[in-house]
Amino acid sequence: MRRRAALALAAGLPACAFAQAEVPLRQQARQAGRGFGAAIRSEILAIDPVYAALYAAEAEILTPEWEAKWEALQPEEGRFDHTALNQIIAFAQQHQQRLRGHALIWHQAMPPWLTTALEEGPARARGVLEAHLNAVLPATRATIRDWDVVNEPIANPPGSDNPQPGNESMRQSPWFRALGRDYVEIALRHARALDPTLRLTINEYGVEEATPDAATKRTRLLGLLRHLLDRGCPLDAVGIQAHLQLRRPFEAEPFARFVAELREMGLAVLITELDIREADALPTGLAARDAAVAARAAQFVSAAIGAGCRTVLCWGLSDRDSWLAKEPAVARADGVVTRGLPFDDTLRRKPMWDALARAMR
Ligand code: 9MR
Repeated sequence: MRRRAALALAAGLPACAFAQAEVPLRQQARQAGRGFGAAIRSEILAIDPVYAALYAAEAEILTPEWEAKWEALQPEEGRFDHTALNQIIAFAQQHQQRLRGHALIWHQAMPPWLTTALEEGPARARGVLEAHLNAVLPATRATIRDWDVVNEPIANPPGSDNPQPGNESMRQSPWFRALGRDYVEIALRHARALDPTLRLTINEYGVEEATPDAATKRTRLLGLLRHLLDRGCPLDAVGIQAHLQLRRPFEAEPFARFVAELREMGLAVLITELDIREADALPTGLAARDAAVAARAAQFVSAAIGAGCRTVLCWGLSDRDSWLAKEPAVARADGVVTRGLPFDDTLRRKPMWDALARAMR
């Protein structure tokens, strides 16, 4: 490293030019007082040691991509299974990494018994909600200090046809159908009662871009948050997922204003699931594709950091197993694997990695 710094100086470059190019994102972010992390799956730890080592080097924060969801933790009523989650917790401890819990209350990754229970009336719904938190939060108290308590509560435009005021903004999820908008408050209050110093987060997507739908969703989310805070409901942070798409425009200004509004409400704001879906028509050649992804990452993360976000997590590190490649609803019809994460499928750094490093510094 010292020799490279000397070479850099000799070449008239700042000494950090070579050195920084090698320093993992984890360290570069930390040196700037920020946190970088990524979602991880427990299978990677078991079958892909090279990729696991990359997580250890590059990520200061890990989010279990599936292992802390309801279907993983309580597959049958009253039977809790922390096996997969504990593998990630052990890895994080071994590598001095922090964990984000994801997600206590969500309308996906629900086991069939839960879907049935939520149809059995509000008392039953509240009972299973509280029982889940009663079991999970004390068990993870020592290792997970930040949980997505409620994930994706807001309806995508045009929204619901429910005429009750306040409710047109809410996603018509099984939780909403069982308990109305109050399910969010019930979950947050119960989490706070169980663990007074846990950071309570609401996590949402589709609020980042410069589209009319995103603007509507931002307004709806702000409305829900104001309602909660006005009622004295505990809440510490908002997670902005940031599953960005190149076919949609992004502009720093409306997004930065939104982050500023959240912060004025006293909430921390973090980027929780960043990845970038490529355009429908791809430019020719990997270099052009990677440059487009990197440019969007730079623009977005700079705006987020500039607006006061201190934590950025990607939804995975490498294109090797990104949901952008695996999930039929988002994978490309032409079979091309999108290059929306900082490392390619052979775990080589891409221009998006440099873009993240620069924006976080
Ligand atoms: O990437 C996750 C995928 O592997 C799972 O099958 C899916 C359902 O559990 O969830 C995906 O992660 C989602 C996250 O939990 C919430 N925000 C959107 C993510 C992508 O769908």
